[in-house]
Amino acid sequence: MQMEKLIITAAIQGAEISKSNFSPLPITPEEVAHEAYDAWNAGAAVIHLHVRDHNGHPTQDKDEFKKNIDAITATGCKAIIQVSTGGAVGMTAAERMQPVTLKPESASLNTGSLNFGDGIFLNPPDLIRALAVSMKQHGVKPEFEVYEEGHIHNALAIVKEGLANAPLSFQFVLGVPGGMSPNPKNIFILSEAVPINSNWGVAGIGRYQLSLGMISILLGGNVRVGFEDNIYYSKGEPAKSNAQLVARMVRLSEEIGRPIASENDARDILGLKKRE
Ligand code: KMH
Ligand code: ZN
Repeated sequence: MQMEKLIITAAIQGAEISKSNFSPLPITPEEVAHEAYDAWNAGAAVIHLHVRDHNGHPTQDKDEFKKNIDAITATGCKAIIQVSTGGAVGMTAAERMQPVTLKPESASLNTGSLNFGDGIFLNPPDLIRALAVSMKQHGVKPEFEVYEEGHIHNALAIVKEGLANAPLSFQFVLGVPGGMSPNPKNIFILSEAVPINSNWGVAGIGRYQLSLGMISILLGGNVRVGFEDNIYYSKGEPAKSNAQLVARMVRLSEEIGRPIASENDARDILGLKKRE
């Protein structure tokens, strides 16, 4: 069986880890740009982007996003930029909406609420709809972030309202305390619950980034790696860079005969327009 090329997303920073706890975390636009370029060069077609303010705190400020995106572009990195609209736990809806107005190619769209570690990650129906409307207005492709099966049904309600079009993209985030567990059987449950011909991938949290990513590769899904979800290369060994985590997925996928999608392959697969 010929499998679709593998789309690797690098979630290079996230919003829940601090530089003081993990020094390789990219914070400044220069650090973010460098890390994004290296991850793309290693084989990532998509960069899932969060940004920080000058104090290193997560922000959804439009101007900060612009600075980071411009810095990434200036390196020659041609990856699809996917801005986060999840932001950090506790951010308001208005804060989270901002980066969509920059018209990036893609944005995350979290389609349900859950306890998120010690906090609550609120994604009520009115916020999901408002984000979907804004993405449609600005020509931004949503990637539905789902943490349990019910979130797929919420995403499909948005599709039914005409706010998102096929081919649909889903990211199954498994292992957040409060979300679906990182048990491999959940990949089967979720991938069978999305409409046929949807694109889906797996973001395993912590040590499950590797094992669930490998299972996803074998099943024909995509994979997300990076510091947002996991900061270790192996048990007790911190990762040196996002590129190191990307490169391992490239090796594993190529070893079983599944080629890696370039950013333009990924644009074809995801239904995005090609860029120069
Ligand atoms: N920081 C998490 C609470 C996203 O980027 O869309 C949410 C998150 C999801 O990171
Ligand atoms: Zn994120």
